[in-house]
Amino acid sequence: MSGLFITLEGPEGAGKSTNLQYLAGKLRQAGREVVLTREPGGTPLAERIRELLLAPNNEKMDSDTELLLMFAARAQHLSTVIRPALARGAVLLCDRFTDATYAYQGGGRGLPEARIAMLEEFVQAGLQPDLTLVFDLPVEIGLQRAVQRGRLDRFEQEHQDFFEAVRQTYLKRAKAAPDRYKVLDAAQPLAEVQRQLDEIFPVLLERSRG
Ligand code: T5A
Repeated sequence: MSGLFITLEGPEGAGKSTNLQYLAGKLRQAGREVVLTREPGGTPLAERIRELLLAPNNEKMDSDTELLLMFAARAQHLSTVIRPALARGAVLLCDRFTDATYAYQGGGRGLPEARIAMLEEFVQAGLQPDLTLVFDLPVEIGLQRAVQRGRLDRFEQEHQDFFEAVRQTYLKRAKAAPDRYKVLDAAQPLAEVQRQLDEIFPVLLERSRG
């Protein structure tokens, strides 16, 4: 595979979607083919699985059901969008990927890391992002932003401890593999967050030369 696989991660309301567009604009200006996508979702079928996962529901979803649905959507996304884009040499910007599974289903729900790692190997067969940008911010700030934006989905209705565990899992993973992860201070005003992205940008350009 010759493309570049970049994932954007972080707790709720961290600014991933906003900054995905910003990065895409800069990469396109520099002449790169850019594919924007997200998880769960990214294909019509995977978007239907996303609806199941995010809709508040009267029947409590079992944590293993949630985990398997995440990976079912991911398998479809990988075969339909991610692998073909990387094979063409595109820069793929993905709003969340498997780090979110470790953070939410592992950290938040408390599922064993080994269970997630087993499914990761099964579905991804070794494929990993080249670079993961972690938009880090205190839980309260992210939730405030999500609340201001409107109706809360099933995850956004979780309690503070859940989101604290999500945040700490991201930070722990970033610390363990500093070559793959870049942590940004997403609590800053948008202009400042984008200044941090501008600093990283030359590295992205260099790596996307193939
Ligand atoms: N999930 C996902 C799992 O549990 N396991 C998995 O394996 C995967 C893949 C997906 C949910 O699924 C879970 C995690 C999630 O709960 P989502 O919609 O992708 O849902 O994720 P959210 O985090 O809910 O998406 P948000 O849209 O809330 O967050 P973003 O994308 O990080 O934030 P964004 O850019 O939409 O910004 C939110 C608001 O804040 C403002 C924006 O204008 C917007 O109004 N904003 C700022 N305001 C002030 N200063 C800044 N620096 C700002 N940056 C953005």
